[in-house]
Parts: sequence; C-alpha cells; structure tokens
Amino acid sequence: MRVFIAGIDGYLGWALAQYLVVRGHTIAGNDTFYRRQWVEEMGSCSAIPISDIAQRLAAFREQFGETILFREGDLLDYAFLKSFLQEFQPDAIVHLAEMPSAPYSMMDQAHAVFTQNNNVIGSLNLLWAMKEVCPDAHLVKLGTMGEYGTPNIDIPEGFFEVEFRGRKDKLPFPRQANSFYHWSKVHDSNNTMFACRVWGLRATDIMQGVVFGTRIEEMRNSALLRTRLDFDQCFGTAINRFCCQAVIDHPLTIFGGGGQTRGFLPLRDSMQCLAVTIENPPERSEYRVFNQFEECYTVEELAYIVQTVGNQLGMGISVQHYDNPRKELDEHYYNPDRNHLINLGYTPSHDVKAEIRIMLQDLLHHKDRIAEKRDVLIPDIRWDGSRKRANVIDQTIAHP
Ligand code: USQ
Repeated sequence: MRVFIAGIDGYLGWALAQYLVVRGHTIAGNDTFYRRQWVEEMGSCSAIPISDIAQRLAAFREQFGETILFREGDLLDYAFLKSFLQEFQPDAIVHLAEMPSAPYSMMDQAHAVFTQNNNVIGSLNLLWAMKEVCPDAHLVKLGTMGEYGTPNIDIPEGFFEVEFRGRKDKLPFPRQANSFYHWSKVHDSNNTMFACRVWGLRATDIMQGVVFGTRIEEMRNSALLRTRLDFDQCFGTAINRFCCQAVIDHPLTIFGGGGQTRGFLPLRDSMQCLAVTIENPPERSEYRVFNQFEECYTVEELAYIVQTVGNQLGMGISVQHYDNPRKELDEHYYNPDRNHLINLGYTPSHDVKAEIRIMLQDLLHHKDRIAEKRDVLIPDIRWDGSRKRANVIDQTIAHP
C-alpha cells in the first residue's frame, strides 16, 4: 500500500516508516521539525541522539533499499498539503503530526491556543484535502485514551448503547479530557466522525495509551535509524522518563499518590497495531474507534517495575512522590476495552519487564547526555497556568 505519514520525523513516525517498509509498503511523509524545536524550548534534547532528516533518509535508503518521498511542510499550509497528496496518491494516511503534550498545552494562553490551532486546524485541513484529492484513502488518525478521561464506568471503543426515557441508541461515549491537548484530540474526533458521515471518507480513530520504548527490531543497531526519546516534563512520557531517571541515579518522579491508571504499550506494539489497522481498512463512510494499549497499570506500579528491573541490572533506584503539578484523579476506576485490534490479529507482547530491560540497557549508553539536562526532570508547569517546581512529598526507597 502507499502510506503517507504526517509527522514522519517524530517518535512514532520515524519508527513506523521502518516498520511499514519492511512489510512491503511504499512510504511518503512530511514534517515541520516542530518536535525538535519544542523539546529545545523545554531546555532538553532527545536522550538517544538522532540525526538530521537528510542523514535519516539516506540511511533508510541504504538499509531498506527504498526511498521515502519526503517534503518539509505543515498541514496548516493547505496548498502544500493538497499538492503533496495529489503527487503521492496515498491508500492510507497516518496522522501523527500533532503537538502531543498535555503539560505543553497547559503552560499559558499562547501554548493552549497554539496546540488547538495546530492540531484541530491541521486535522481539518487534512480532512478537506482527502475529500478533494483522495476520498478513497483511509485516514488512520492518532487520538488518545485521554479523550475519555477517567470515568467511573467501563470505557468502550468509541461508542456505547444508551437507553434514555425508554428509547435506545448507539452514541459516542462521553469525552472528559484533562488538558487542552487532550481536548484538541476530542475536537479532531468529532470533525473526523462528521467528515465520514457527510463526505463518505473512511477513518480509524486510534485511542492510544502511553507509549514507551527505545527501539523496534527494524532499527537494528543503526544510530541513524534510531528514533528520538524524550525525558523533559512535556515530551517525556512516564516510563520513558522513569528509565532516563534510573540510568542517572535520579529518583523516579511519581506525581501525587501514583494511583493514576493508564493503558500503556511498548513502541513495538504501537507499530504492530498501526500496521494491522492500515492493512484492514474500514468501508467508505465508516468511522471506527480502536482503543490501543497493551495493559493498564498505575504509575506507582510502573515505577516499581522500573526499580525492580534496574536493580536486577545492578542499579540502586529510588522512587519519590512529588506534589502533582497536574489536576487529575489520584485514584480512580479504569477499565477500558481493547477488543477491536485483537480481533484483527494484534498480539500484545505482554512483557513489560523485558522491554524496560532493553530500554535501560540502551539508555545507559547515553547517561551523560541525560545527566547534563537533569534539571528538566522536575516538572513546574501547573494546570492553573502558573509555574512552580514540584516538591518531594514522600520517599520510598525499596519496593515493599
Ligand atoms: N506521571 C508521573 N510522573 C512522571 C510523568 C508522568 O507520575 O514523571 C504521571 C502523570 O501525572 C499521569 C501519567 O503519569 O498521571 C501519564 O502521564 P504521561 O506524561 O506519561 O502521559 P500523558 O500526559 O497522559 O500523555 C501521553 C502522551 C500523549 C498521549 C497520552 C495517552 O504525551 O500524547 O495522548 O500519553 S493517555 O495518557 O492514555 O491519554
């Protein structure tokens, strides 16, 4: 298939290009390199060094014998987007070109507006461009499990049956997002669902959990093919941050009580899920929602898994609780479904410890880079728009 990856230079996009080319797909993609700039804005860098796009593209050609049709450009530039899609004529479009950080979107008015403008208008442009240029293509839109929030009932995949005043309907499950970033994804979901209904587009909205991991097999040991891995308060996600903290003997930073539960999945599972989705497109006019994660864990459970694996590798890892800069429930019910992808053949790896062991071993090579930026590890972006460094509220040295 001809697969267009919007945001091909990012954490997921660069890995996905490699995963898909090995499966025989032809790849094109765009990027603005914003992710590189945002992480710099946070005073940080990728823990794993990454090369520039020209070197990446050359290494890709050499490793896989295939060329990526790449253009630098923004989804907000509608003329650019339309002409690129016209040229490539994709069968599938994977949309990874959004600002992905909740704290970044909560920093201040400018960052909130930037996030929603970039994400919502970029996605709307993509829907229009698909309608005008490639209405038969399949949009694989990266949403987030965070769209649902943490309701006190089970979470279905997008829709649920409701009975109200004696009548029944199948309706979108309520969205209760917890940051302007997560709300931008909700707005995207609504626009995508509507475009499928009125224009007959086909789309899969992926409600993805928190991704972790430093590599997929396809990268082998090539430094030029490795994907980025962030650890700052905005672009580093929980397990990735914990592993970076572990290799520099920094205590693992649990925000609040650590009872926050999320669905997590290794990078390799995320790639598998996206490929399964692309290779099994929906019908025209169909808008379907897949919840995409491997297992649910509390943040505290994960910190202790990192600690256990790290200790097996001879590290002495401590865990600290910090006052939570976010406004979120510390403890809550969390039971989302994830059947659609399994029914299409997704096989979860189920070995979070093995994945964390690989991560720690990979990151040990780069501990000096991480140590140099250790100041970015303590969050200060608060959900009320203020900046105040989080304080330690409790310390646990060893897993009970
Ligand atoms: N957390 C800590 N300590 C840390 C970092 C995070 O306790 O050092 C906690 C947070 O308070 C939160 C949980 O871990 O309760 C997850 O935080 P995160 O930063 O790993 O993930 P989140 O902000 O939810 O966002 C990430 C991605 C986003 C994606 C989302 C999926 O940045 O793009 O949409 O995961 S989900 O969480 O399922 O909504």
